[in-house]
Amino acid sequence: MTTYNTLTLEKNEGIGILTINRPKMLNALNQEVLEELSFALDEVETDFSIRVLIVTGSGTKAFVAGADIKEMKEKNAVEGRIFSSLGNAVFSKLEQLRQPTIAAVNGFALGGGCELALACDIRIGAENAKFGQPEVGLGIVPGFGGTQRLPRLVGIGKAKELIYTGANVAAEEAYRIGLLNKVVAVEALLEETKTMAKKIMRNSPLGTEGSKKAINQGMQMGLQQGLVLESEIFGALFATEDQKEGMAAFVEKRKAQFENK
Ligand code: CO8
Repeated sequence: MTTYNTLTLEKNEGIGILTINRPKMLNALNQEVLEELSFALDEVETDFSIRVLIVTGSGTKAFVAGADIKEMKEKNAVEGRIFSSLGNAVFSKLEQLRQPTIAAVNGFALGGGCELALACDIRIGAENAKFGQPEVGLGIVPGFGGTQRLPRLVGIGKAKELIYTGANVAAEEAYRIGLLNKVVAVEALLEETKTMAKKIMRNSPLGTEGSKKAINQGMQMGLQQGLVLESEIFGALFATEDQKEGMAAFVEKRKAQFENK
């Protein structure tokens, strides 16, 4: 386990669990959290023992209640832009991480907290999860990717409604609009998230990594360019041991043993 000032990174049986740890401030994201998140993500990216990363918040009340309003309050325009750029750089690093990522959303995921969850590949929410982008009520706009990733996930109309009203969305509604992949009991959140992680880990790491790259990069392209990218990634995997093993195991009617190479 690596302990930072504002977060922890546990590693166990192939699963990394990154926990934002400022419970008294409902895990609000200040400059230090963002900087440490960046270091921790570098650590995950280069650690071949980690196959899936879970991102969560400490305690049961909040995943992350947003960017730290007390720290942001006195910023001027330049400092505001720099803070937003830092958040966007770190969340893009998370989005592009080699490994699949799952947000385990315990309680409030507001503002930067909702945006942190949006930068993960999959979101599992406890029944007490609450999402929202309350920035317009603070005289700003979502600044860590909310205006871009939310409409891509839930559609432009729903994203505009959520951002313009600043209203909170409870777990079941978040599931209905595609913001959550699954809703589970509060006490089962981490176990259920690990179960999903283990399902992913049964498959080839290079297959999941390639799929993630094709989906993420493909979403930035037109369909025909995206299909070319998919064929390139598909073809490149035929030069890997994982493809040989995966197909041999099918033909030999046994379980594949993938080695990430
Ligand atoms: N920032 C700083 N402190 C916070 C935050 C936050 N986002 N959220 C909670 N806290 C603190 C509270 O101030 C309080 O501290 P203290 O006891 O010292 O006053 C402590 O956490 C506990 O919170 P509450 O007493 O308020 O707990 P409640 O149960 O009454 O309410 C809520 C919980 C509803 C979650 C409430 O705390 C709340 O509304 N929080 C703010 C939510 C919010 O507006 N989030 C969006 C922030 S803006 C943002 O995220 C923009 C991202 C992009 C930034 C771009 C930069 C340019």
